[in-house]
Amino acid sequence: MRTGLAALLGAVMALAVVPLTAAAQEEPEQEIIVKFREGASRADALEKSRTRAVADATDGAEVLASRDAAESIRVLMARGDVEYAEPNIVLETMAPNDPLWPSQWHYWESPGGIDLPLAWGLGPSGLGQRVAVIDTGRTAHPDLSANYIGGYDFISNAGFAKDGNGRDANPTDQGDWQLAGQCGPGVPARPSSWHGLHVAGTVAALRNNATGGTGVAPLAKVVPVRVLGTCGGTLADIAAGIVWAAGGAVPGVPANPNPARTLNLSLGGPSAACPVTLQNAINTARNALGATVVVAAGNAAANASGTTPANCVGVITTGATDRSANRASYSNFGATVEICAPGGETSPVVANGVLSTLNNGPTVPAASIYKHYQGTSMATPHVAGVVALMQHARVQNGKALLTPAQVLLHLKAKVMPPAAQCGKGLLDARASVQAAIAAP
Ligand SMILES: [Ca+2]
Ligand SMILES: [Ca+2]
Ligand SMILES: [Ca+2]
Repeated sequence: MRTGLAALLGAVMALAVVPLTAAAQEEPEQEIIVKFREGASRADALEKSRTRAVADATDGAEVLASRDAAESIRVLMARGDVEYAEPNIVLETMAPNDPLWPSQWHYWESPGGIDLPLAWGLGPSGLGQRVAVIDTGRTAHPDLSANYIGGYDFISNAGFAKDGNGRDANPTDQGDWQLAGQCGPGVPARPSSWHGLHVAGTVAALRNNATGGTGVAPLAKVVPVRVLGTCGGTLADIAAGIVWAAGGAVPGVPANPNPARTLNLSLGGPSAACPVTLQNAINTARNALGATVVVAAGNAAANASGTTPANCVGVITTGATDRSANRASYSNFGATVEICAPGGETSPVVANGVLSTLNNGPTVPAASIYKHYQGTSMATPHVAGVVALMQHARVQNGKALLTPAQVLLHLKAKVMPPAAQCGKGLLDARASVQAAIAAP
């Protein structure tokens, strides 16, 4: 265990003192670490403290065993020839108490997970970081609502928006259900997706609240920017959402009091090139405002060069992996993909999808639930959450926030075969945070 004790005492890690041996009809022995001063009466100390030598320790100290560790430590510490004596406590990576954590394989399982507990063990939680989820909007959920902050509704088309108006200050997801034929001839009916809720939960669902699952950066805030409604969202609205989310000016809209340094766009559509409107918005967010823009590669099992914003310049295009750390069957791929992250595959095994917060209302919201979804939409918030952890780690270590270019440089991944065309490979949260901390 290389991490500091302060981090280990936090919400993620816990420590436990356990009996190391268990002799019959006697108190089990417990271990103590003791450091004697120069010239100490070591034999006398062992006798008086009723301890026996077990092993050498670091720092010139040694490990002793006692059947009453507390009393032995008291006796040792009272001696002038002892520098310190403390219990040799057992530290372990302990899972958060969220009951769905065991099902969130995408965070911890090998080889398909992102080594999230080890990243948390380095200190960061996302505290103080805001991630804009540019998606279907905000939906209340007991495992997420406390982490929502601000937001805006950028959907201009009242029919798409279902709230009876155009842009307004209320980012609530009204449901994106479609009637048969509503979004084009032959397009079938579809229930509400609550897509933004699922994505936001992967970024920052509440951890260690004995409820549901957790997000990647559970102390970060999510700024819900509503751009997707029934039938999707327009380029103009998505571009406005990008600029506003990062703190830029959008005509007719009040300034964002909660600008985000990380933007998550789990959305896309076919386009042979990145539209000028979108590229300009990304440039503003990235170059003028310092926001890292993470976008989904797309789910067409094709080269991501034909999907936008995946094919825009200056974004972190994210492909999806399955539970076995292979590129997911549906994921786009290719040279514009910077990295891959778990997007899961719900077929044939539903549990191999990404588990996050959802609502079960077929039209308007009903009960808060959790559900497995698959997609590059699910992979993207893993990256956005890790970016928030990286930035928080910078703050914790007294260093400047990373620029978008530095974020990409220091995002680390487990290498995948070149044939996967998955960029750097499978996101490695621990190595990314480590790199962020080490960078000048
Ligand atoms: Ca509206
Ligand atoms: Ca939780
Ligand atoms: Ca790219």
